[in-house]
Amino acid sequence: MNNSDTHALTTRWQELDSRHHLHPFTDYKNLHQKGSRIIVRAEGVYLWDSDGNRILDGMAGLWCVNIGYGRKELAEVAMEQMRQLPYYNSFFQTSHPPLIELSELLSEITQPHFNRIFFTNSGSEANDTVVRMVRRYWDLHGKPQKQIIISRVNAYHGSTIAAGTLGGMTTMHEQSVVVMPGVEHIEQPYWYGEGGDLDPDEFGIKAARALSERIEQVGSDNVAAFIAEPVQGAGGVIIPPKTYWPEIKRICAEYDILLVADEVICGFGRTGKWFGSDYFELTPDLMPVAKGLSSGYLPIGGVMVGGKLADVLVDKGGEFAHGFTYSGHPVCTAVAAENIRIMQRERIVERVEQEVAPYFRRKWSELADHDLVGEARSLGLLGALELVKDKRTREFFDPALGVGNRCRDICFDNGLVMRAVGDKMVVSPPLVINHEQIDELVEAAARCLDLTQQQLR
Ligand code: PXG
Repeated sequence: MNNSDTHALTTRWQELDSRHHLHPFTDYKNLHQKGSRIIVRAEGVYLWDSDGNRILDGMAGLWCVNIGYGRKELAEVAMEQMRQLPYYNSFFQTSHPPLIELSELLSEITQPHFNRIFFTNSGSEANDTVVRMVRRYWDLHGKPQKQIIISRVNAYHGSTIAAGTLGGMTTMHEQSVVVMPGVEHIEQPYWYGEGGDLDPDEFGIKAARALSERIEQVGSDNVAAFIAEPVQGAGGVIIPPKTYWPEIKRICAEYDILLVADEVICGFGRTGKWFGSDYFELTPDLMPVAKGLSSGYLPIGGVMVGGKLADVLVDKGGEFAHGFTYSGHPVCTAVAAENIRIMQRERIVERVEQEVAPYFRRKWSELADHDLVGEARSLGLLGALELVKDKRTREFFDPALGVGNRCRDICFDNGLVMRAVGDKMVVSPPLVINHEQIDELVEAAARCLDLTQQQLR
């Protein structure tokens, strides 16, 4: 096809997309005017759009394509499983080999107390399952009044009613007619934006103590669990000060509150350990997972259930009345298992920890020299830039200027996917990104920051 044919096809797809499709988290009028970008192909860390532009995917899709695009082994495993057994359920005392093999693999790569998984199709469903499980656990444990789940402002736990309520995104709460009762939100450990005059360590303790304060307010006899992402992803890569997690751990133990680490983004190597909980030395009772579990090749999620809950659910629970038609789908579990085996064979997590993340950290931190950048932080292969009006005083831009979104659009037009969360620019590239590609990512980011600054003048 020549260029004008390709372009005509793009325009046609854009028209149809805007006429027939309601996108997630999208302002429809605004998209209708611009037209969506149509992605047609991907390989390694790169995407190609329908006009033939190559784009470095700094977001690994939506924080999920951990082993990178184009791994033929995953396609082959999926095809073979489709032929062998495309579907069967796990409801009525049946099971199948890929589900069993994946369950065993997961118990191998998680901490020793995690020996069981409940399968879902997404992170949202995993968090709905968390709500069911923690409340069921306390019920069976003779403390049915322990119902409240404490979460954090600016957390993201998914988009169903339960997961959306657990999350701390106010726009989502405002748009829900029904918000699930029994959920409380405390402050987030966001030092750059909310730390004021405290140093990071003092602020970490203060943010953690918000948990004990809230537990005291509502009564520890009423609190079932605390849920949090080890590093908040969608909230803008909020990396807690090092004092935060030890204090949270202490508080959960003191008040007998279950700890739920939402590993949907941090799991499967993102931090340089298999799980964010390993990085921060947490021993959570439950870990919802999704995304990197299959590197996004097929939809699958689940909840890793620690012995404390699993023993009660198994021994005292009777029937657990919960599940999805596609819980542990044969093709999804087969692909997820192969994804994990590839990560093990190629030592992808170890390479992130020892080589890739240290290099990324060094390069990413150089962006802090840019006029627009108040802070360039990273952990593992998660990075964020705080775009600010005045870096000396930590003064933010007027949100109405939409600086983050401007920068994101400029990035896209210049061959880089970088996501904007307000005026925070975030990246979460595939874990297989190499040093040259990191250079390319950081150079493109610097160029796009320049262009953003020019546009603002
Ligand atoms: N927990 C966490 C920590 C997440 O990041 C979910 C749960 C929900 O997973 P599902 O599979 O139901 O989407 C997520 C999802 C963004 C963005 O733009 C982030 C997510 C999803 C979509 C967009 O940052 N995270």
